Amino acid sequence: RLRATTTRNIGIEPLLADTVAGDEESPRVLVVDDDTRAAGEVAGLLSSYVTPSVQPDPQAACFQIAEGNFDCVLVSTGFARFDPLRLCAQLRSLDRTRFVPIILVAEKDEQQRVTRALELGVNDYIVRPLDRQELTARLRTQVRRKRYNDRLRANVTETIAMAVTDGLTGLHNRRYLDSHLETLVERAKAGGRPLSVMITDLDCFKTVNDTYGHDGGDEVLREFAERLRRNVRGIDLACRYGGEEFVVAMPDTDARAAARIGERVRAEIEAAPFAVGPDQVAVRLTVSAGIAALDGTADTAAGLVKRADLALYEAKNGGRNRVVS
Ligand code: GH3
Ligand code: MG
Ligand code: MG
Ligand code: MG
Repeated sequence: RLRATTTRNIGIEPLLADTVAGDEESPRVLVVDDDTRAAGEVAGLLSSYVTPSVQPDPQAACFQIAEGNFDCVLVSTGFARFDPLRLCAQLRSLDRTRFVPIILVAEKDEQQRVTRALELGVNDYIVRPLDRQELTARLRTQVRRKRYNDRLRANVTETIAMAVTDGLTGLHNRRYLDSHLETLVERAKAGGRPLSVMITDLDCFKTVNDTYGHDGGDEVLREFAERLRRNVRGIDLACRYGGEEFVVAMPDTDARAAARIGERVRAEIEAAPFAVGPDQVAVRLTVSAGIAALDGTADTAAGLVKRADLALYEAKNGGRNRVVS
């Protein structure tokens, strides 16, 4: 359990949890060789560990590997009319095959070719005549490493997703907006395109919590987020900015277009009550919104949000249930 001990010390143990569990699952292995007899020999030597698929055509192999989640590919150097290193290079260059482990099955006296293959990113090699135990051991090591890396990658992806997602509503969180709005601003400036930011804040939301409890309030926030999401486009960046405040960054949208969207949201909230609590009581709410549009090359993400917030403040001061831009 060396792994568990060392990772605990540096605090990433959750990322590595369950790395061993899937190792028992039958490995998916592909032998790429146009010599049926040679491929059969490899398959035979591995039979106590795995039943590999065999693919005689290198181009078909590339597609097959891109489609199937192989744990390792054994590439023979014995092709008559094809350079096996081309296949290795191709596998390393495509997104969908980049991480598949490759073992080169070489003839003896092919040291130069083996070296080039290793430079191309082949993970390991074995030289004929093949030894059953050596071949199995090398394959097993690659399979284990592949599965370990798969899990690590999946866990990292999930951890990152969680770090930029608001747990209550599933929208992006403020951290994500903060890290991306500057990019959207730069992109809009560079392309001479408009960009608008809208901040919404539910009116008198405290009374929802006071009347229906915090869970009732949460229910409203989830439903509001859903309505907001339905009213913006896929390229718009909608996030829960905090509490009952939401921010939407809208690329290619000027202040007038953004105001129309804000007005649509406002009208929908006013018109359709929220169903709250176990009895799904119809609760009427309103929302206020402030909008700011990108203004000149000196404008910044922080400046945009600040002006949207000032507009929101005006909307509140003006009596709530309104959009100010
Ligand atoms: P107004 O915006 O119209 O000025 O009034 P308000 O009542 O909405 O004002 P305020 O922004 O001060 O109140 C927001 C409330 O939102 C206070 C807080 O208890 C509640 N709140 C913040 N985050 C959450 C949450 O995650 N869940 C729930 N249920 N309530 C939250
Ligand atoms: Mg409020
Ligand atoms: Mg508020
Ligand atoms: Mg505020």
